Amino acid sequence: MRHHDVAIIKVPFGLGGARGGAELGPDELITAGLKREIASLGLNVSKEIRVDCPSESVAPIERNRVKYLSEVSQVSERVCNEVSGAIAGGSFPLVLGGDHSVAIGSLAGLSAHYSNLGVIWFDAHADLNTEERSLSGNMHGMSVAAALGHSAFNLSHIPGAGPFVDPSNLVYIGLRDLDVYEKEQIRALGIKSFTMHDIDRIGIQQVVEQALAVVGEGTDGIHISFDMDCLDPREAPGVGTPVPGGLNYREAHFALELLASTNRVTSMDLVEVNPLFDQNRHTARLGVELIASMLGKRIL
Ligand code: 6HN
Ligand code: MN
Ligand code: MN
Ligand code: MN
Repeated sequence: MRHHDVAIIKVPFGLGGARGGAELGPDELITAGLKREIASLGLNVSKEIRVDCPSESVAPIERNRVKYLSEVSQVSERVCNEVSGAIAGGSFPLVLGGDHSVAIGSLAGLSAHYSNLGVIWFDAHADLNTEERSLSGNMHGMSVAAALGHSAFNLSHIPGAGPFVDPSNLVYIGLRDLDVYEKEQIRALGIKSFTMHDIDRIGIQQVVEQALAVVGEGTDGIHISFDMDCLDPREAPGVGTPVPGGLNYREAHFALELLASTNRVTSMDLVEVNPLFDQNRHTARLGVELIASMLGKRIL
């Protein structure tokens, strides 16, 4: 890590998700010892921000339409400002979700500072649906589409923000549950994707090294967006949309350790911790450990 200061940006928002509970994620990660862990790495928490998030709809939900659009919009703008402020202050932005829609704001805030941002998206899902093509209407499945400027909802009206990410600078790791439209998009856009099949075939080390070749080439920053459902549900049961057959404990740690050792990662989201489905705070503790690996924790 190039930074000494970490800005913790808590985003207790769950209305973009499939089921409630992700709004409890940030506090759960703090309770699981995140700040102790950061301090033990010799790093400094420069600020701890709690983004004000709506917890109930301000408008009635319409069937078959995008759910909670105005709430996601409000939260995205706030997250964008906090992430941008953290970078301006010289800190490493660490965004704690919340469901994965919070990444829209992260990427918007980052795009104001990086002209060619690399993004590694750890997820069982591609989050590439647009409002028109989404089968669920849940906005956590649309974050990447918003960042690429494919959905009507993008934060391009915010000064300095957008276009957030170029598809050639984006890599997926851990995919195993894609909608038909998302598969078409990945192929059409040529997004480098390492599915669970690829991890089985070539191993996580090769996957990360090849991913780095994509996001490290000609980019001026690297953002990790880490959806806890990239892990196998046996490792991380406390998520809203679990999918069998995910990363195991060491694969996830090893991937983040390799990324940390490059000293090139400039920001991170850790999202979709859902305490309502967790067992004995297991998933939150794992989330804290994974953040530590990303921030440079070594076994020896
Ligand atoms: N996540 N593709 C599904 C949808 O509803 O669009 C699942 C999305 C999951 C999103 O886990 O961040
Ligand atoms: Mn996701
Ligand atoms: Mn996911
Ligand atoms: Mn490139």
